[in-house]
Amino acid sequence: MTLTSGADMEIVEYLYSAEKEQREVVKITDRLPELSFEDAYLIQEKLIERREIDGARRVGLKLGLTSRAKQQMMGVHEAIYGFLTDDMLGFEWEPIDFDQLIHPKAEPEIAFMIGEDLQGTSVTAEDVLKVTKYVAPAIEIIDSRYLDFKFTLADVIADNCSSSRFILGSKWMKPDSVELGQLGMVMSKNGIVAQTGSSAAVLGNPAVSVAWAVNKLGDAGRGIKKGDIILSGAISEAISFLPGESITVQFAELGSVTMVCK
Ligand code: OOG
Repeated sequence: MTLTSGADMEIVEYLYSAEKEQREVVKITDRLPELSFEDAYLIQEKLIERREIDGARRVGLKLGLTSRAKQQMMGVHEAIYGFLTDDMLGFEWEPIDFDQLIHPKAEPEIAFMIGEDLQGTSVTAEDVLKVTKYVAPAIEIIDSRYLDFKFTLADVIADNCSSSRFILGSKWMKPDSVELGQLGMVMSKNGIVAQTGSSAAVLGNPAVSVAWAVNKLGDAGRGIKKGDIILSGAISEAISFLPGESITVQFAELGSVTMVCK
């Protein structure tokens, strides 16, 4: 199926206004059951361009469905990617405003800060590590625009992979100073352990996940850039939170990051 340019822009406005007005909407494949992944990425690109018209700037990438558990849950064999924009960046010291979100969930992630441009179609985890200046603990807040967080793969790709906010920890480390593929992780809500895991859950090593995204972009003649921040994918299941609650993700070696919701 090829989307007409009128139809793709209509979907862009549908998803963008849902986010702006904090409304859940019916998933788009209810109307377009044949929506291809290719067309879904096209909608995602136009959605980001729409945000750019309103002043947002691309600052990097996010990966999704990088753990086998999440892939099995969705019945898929591949990860997905979306873009991060500057207006998604949150800070540990600034509470996230629940009223600006729909039904947010927090995910534990490892962020990569990229120090050199990288493009290609056979990029390896080693290539990624060579251009990675730092890694840091991160919390991604996902906030699917779809009713009850229920969607198909094409839906979630079009919705920029549910991305909403991200918060980076203050301790940034050289990637070769930690065992990136074996970092134990504990995610707590209000001081009580909610999820545990290991960075190994992300395709064996989060650098593998970043390499996958670079190759995917490479297929489209694009790459990652110096200064990009890349969220390599959730290490465990996402957890929901409410106003007044806080989430902390603590990694072995890499330190911690905390998010507070108001
Ligand atoms: C899709 C995005 C999941 C991850 O890291 O797996 C994601 C979703 O579950 O809403 O960001």
